[in-house]
Amino acid sequence: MKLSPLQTARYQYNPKLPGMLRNGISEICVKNGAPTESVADQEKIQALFPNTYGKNEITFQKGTNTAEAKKQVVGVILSGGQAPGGHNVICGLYDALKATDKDNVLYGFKGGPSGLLEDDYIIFDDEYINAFRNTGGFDIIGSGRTKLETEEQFAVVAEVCKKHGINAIVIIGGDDSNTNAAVLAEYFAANNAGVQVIGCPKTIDGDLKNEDIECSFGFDTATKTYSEIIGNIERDANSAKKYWHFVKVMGRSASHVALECALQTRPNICLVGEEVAAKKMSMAEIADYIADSVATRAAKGWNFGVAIIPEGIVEFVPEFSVLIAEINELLAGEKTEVFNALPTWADKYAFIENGLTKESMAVFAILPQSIQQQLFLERDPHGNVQVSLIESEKLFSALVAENLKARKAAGKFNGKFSALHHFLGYEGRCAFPSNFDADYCYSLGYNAFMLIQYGYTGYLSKVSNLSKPAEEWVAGGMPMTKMMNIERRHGKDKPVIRKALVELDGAPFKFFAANRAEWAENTCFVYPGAIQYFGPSEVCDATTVTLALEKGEY
Ligand code: FBP
Repeated sequence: MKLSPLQTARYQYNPKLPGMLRNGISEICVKNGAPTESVADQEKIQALFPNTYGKNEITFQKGTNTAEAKKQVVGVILSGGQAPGGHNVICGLYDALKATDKDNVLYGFKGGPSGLLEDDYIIFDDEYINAFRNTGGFDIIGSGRTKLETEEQFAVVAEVCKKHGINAIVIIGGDDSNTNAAVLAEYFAANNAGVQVIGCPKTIDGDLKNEDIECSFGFDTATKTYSEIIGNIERDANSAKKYWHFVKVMGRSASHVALECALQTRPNICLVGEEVAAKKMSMAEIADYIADSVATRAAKGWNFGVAIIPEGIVEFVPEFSVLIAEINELLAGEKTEVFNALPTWADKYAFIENGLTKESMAVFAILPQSIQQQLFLERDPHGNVQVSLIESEKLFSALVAENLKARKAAGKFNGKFSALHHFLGYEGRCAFPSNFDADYCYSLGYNAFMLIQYGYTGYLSKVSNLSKPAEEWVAGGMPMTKMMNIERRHGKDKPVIRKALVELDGAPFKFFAANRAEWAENTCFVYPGAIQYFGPSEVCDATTVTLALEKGEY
């Protein structure tokens, strides 16, 4: 395979470990922390996780390794959407495992959780691993979204582990995957299966975090990649001075990615879903808010701008989420076939009009026809509208255009509004990991092995103090049940890891809120440029603005 010069150079990069893990495996011991409680619903979670609930947080420190010496056979899977750095988690895990004993074995199950169920695997060796060091993507073993959640599936996994003599599984995933990892850990513990389960916090969305897990991996690289592109778009807008760019960025639910990109690039507008929900903003109010910026800038002769729209926004607009719920109901079961059999859009429209409440129909009626049709095209496996496929960047620019038309008719706007649309998602998920993600991920994997060696199960690999140089990072483990609460899923109460949404009283949002009026009226664009891998540390090792603000270091 022909390699790019950067890929060749990245193979040589030595990821930085936290200082406390640098002394060699024989010099790492455990420091016990306090027992933990779940974030809410403590009694219910404790009852559901009698074997893994309430365990102590732990950190590692320099000292004699007292772990039991035994052969380690470990399995690893990548689960869910790609995130830069996943390869390095596996490399760190492999290096720690082999540094302990070269007879230890690492199985990589292919294609996500389904690889475990189908016993589809490779056994890693140096040659294979070395081809993936410090690279983006999940192609080392592939990923998938199969959910590991039923007792039948757990029994199959137990059989697969028994067959290969696997004593621990590392699940690299987001909130759903780690929820399932926690349930699997409890199942193994309850059945004395002799298999530990360790999770690693992954997702570009940045919504798997708490006071211990300061960020999920991939968020740093993905937001820097998007911010580079948004900065370039801003510079083009400021050069040509004739377009408003509506840029949708990934983030299935929470708006962390949009907010971080806004903090890095200072666009004119950035919507934050969590704020829209808190203020119960309607579609019309949001359009009016954006149109205000367009009109104010137009009055200064600036018929250009940049607006960032988070992918998950529509679900946060109360009237839109009601509309979605009604559409899901309208097409439940066999009704989809009836709908699909209607010959023309006019027939379908009449069917919709007949089925929706007056309020939802009013929302539906103002949507551009392309968006109306999107709502009825794509369904997920549960038959629900896939909101992530809705082109919300086009939706909001169309609503803004309508709003400006009305302002023009009333003599309140005489500028120009020409919109261009972008969606930044997949282009950030497999980028070469930034130095931060390369180091963080390698450390997470290395640390996951330490947790395995010391016999922990139901723990997330935790590396914290991340805004400081890697030397000062703190490695340890956090019981996964600490992040859990009970939520209603598919009509049932379920224990799940609580998704970390943008906190409106958190420092990142507060900084944004304090500055956005200025950014909306004036041109305050910042052009971050491309991720740098080689050069001064302040350029190459900087973390996200979100993390810096959260740590009071911005
Ligand atoms: P994870 O939560 O699994 O990391 O995935 C997040 C994400 O990248 C979202 O930002 C996006 O909405 C979604 O995956 C897209 O999923 P898919 O890869 O299945 O199209």
